[in-house]
Amino acid sequence: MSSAANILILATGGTIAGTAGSALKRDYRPGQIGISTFIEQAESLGLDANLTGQEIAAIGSEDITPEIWRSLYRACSNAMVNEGIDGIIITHGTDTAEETALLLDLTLPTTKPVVLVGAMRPADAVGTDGIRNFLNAVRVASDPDAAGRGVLLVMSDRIISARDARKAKTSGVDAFKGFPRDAVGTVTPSSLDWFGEPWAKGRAARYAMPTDFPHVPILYAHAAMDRSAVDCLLTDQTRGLVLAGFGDGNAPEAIFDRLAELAEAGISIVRASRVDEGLVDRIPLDSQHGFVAARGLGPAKARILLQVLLANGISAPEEIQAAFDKR
Ligand code: DAS
Repeated sequence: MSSAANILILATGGTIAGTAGSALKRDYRPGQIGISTFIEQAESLGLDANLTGQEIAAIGSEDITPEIWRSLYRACSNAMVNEGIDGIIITHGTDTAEETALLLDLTLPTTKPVVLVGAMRPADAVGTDGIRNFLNAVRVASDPDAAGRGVLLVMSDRIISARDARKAKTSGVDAFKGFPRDAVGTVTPSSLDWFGEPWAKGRAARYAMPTDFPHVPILYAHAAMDRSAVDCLLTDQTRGLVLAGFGDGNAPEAIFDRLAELAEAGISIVRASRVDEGLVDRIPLDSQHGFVAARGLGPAKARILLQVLLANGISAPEEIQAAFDKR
């Protein structure tokens, strides 16, 4: 009997399955290459794992939808209870990989490794990073020790946890970084090194996957803004709002006044930062108005966490704050 791990690949598209069309012209299309082609290519490199593929979508991840998230969640949940599967890889576009990773991290148990992987260069581009990232992901997903680290993202030989992962560059194979914690391990097709022990061993799913994602817009702070910038984002369905604020989650006084009115009306307000690095700490205004500090989460991921909390019936500011404080 083979001791090679059985890995399920859930394909969603992105640049890792994309084509450049030409080495010299810009004719990029995401999600063009079927998962079977990818698996064949990986196997021809002598991989020590059994790969099976399932196509969930073939999109650029800018087009990800709640339906695709739910399909991914269902496929992962089924794989978690299937004894014939040891680990799961999700091929994903890099643009929203951090959001999908966090959503699955919040809603799946840590029973088996779940690894997102993408690429910055299309599969037929000169010096593509896709196949290397993919082989690296196979190595991580084959290691039972990966499971106790929640959902992971593998890019450019680094392993970053879902909570920390951020796309920080528009181009370049090293587009991702971890914040507040940097990489939790390094991986190459022939080596795997973890930095420290698993922190989430045997963790049950923390929240249910939302059946409906509540309306939670992101308000991007800019100079000389007035309250109309807030009001144009609101609908009758708005349940929460994430501020992508200046510095440590700051905003003009008129904006905070408007957000205080919304909080009073029962809309959950989370203060994140438009700045790439740094924690957003609690300030007196938070307890005064029931605002929440996003801590280490950037606006896009703060939005995902808030949506999950609201969909799970958690709307008290202290409870929301506790979830943002938790690692
Ligand atoms: N097209 C983008 C996406 O699918 C880019 C990428 O994958 O790198 O997210």
